[in-house]
Amino acid sequence: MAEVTFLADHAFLPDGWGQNVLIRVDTHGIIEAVEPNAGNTGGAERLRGATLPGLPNLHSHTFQRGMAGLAERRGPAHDSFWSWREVMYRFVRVLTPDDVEAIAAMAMVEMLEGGFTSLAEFHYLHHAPDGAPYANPAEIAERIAAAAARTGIGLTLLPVLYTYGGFGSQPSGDGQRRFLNDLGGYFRLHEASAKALRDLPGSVVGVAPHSLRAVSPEQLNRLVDALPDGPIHIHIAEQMKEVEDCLAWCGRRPVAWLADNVTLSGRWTLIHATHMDEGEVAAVAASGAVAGLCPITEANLGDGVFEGIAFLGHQGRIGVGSDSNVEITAAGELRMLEYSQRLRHRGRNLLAGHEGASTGETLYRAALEGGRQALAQTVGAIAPGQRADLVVLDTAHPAFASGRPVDFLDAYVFGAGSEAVATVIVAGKPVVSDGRHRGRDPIVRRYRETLLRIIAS
Ligand code: NGQ
Ligand code: ZN
Repeated sequence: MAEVTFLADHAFLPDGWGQNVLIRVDTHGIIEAVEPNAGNTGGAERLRGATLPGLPNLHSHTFQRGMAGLAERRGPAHDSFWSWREVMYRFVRVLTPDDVEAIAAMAMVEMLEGGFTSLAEFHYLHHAPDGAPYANPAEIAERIAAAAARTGIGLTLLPVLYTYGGFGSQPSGDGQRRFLNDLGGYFRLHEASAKALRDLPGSVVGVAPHSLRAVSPEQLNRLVDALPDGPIHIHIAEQMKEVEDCLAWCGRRPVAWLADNVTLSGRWTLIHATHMDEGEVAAVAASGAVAGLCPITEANLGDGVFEGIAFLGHQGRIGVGSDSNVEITAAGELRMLEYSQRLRHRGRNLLAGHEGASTGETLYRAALEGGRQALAQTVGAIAPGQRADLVVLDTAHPAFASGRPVDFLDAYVFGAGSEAVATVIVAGKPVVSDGRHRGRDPIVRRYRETLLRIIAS
């Protein structure tokens, strides 16, 4: 890549909105210099509208994009997270590696168009449909890396350890066959996954015990000791049944058990962490771990409402993820996060922190910082040394009619959403223009063919 210089009408900088901001990007896609109120702008590429640091998407299972809209029909008994999971297991049964790649590419296109510039993929679909390992343990991990390379999204790949079917090392079920590894298998997968990312600039490999349901305490400790680098993500306390089963198993709630049994730190991201009592909220916030919130999926699955006010009150770190990818929108995740609090507490601007603060800006900033930490990538700010991941909003959208930068993030989060996303740049390279990913058409075509074949089978 050649060096490139952008000139942003408005840019969201670490200390607030700047005007006429020159952003110089080096040949590796890293920001070299940022200069507000620039005078000499010769040769710079103009970014009209409002330029944000792109938001990291800290939790996704891209294959689940293929089920969007296919699990919303009422079943024979009470529909819940657990009945949805059975539908998901049936979907998983038929996916080939080619299918996974086609669906992942589609989801990544939509992420970029929806304002996400990087992604932590929580990847647990490892084996053939009958559960037999592929000759290459990273067969499917390579497909995810290929989709990231093709679409241009920044990837943190989290190969998942999944061994058991429930608390107390219960046997796994048939629907989980494609996910399973023992620790030895996991270490081989992890190594092969790291190799699969070798040619993907800026990518990161992390560690992901699926949940306290799927790994044993011994495995969890050996995993953390044996792999001292990279972020660690775990699903936790998403459903009340999970809390009840954990209490029955060990007498402690999931988050409390985890806080007692591992050293929580900035390396950790706790996905969902929906059901926490006051002590758990305080412990996670104090640890520096990120709460990885997936508000649209949590609403879709009927999980419950995150302890947002208390957690932010303790200066807890948050980020957002698109998880099941039923709808893919960065602004929409932040909106749902705030709206769930409003519905529950019957108030407004509940996560803004202090009088006069913008809710959209507060949440966007928090999700940049939490996202950067969760992905362990050098992203999330328009500042020297950071990767040039930029989302340019079209301020000609009616939601921005006030024209005042102080309103821009509220207009984006609450007014316009993804409709305002005009240009998206990853590592200095434009991947979305006029709201459309540059490689969209063939990816959509292949996605449609894939879905039709899956539905016919
Ligand atoms: C997953 N998804 O791994 O895809 C989970 C469901 C489970 C969400 N939790 C399966 N949203 O947790 O057992
Ligand atoms: Zn998940």
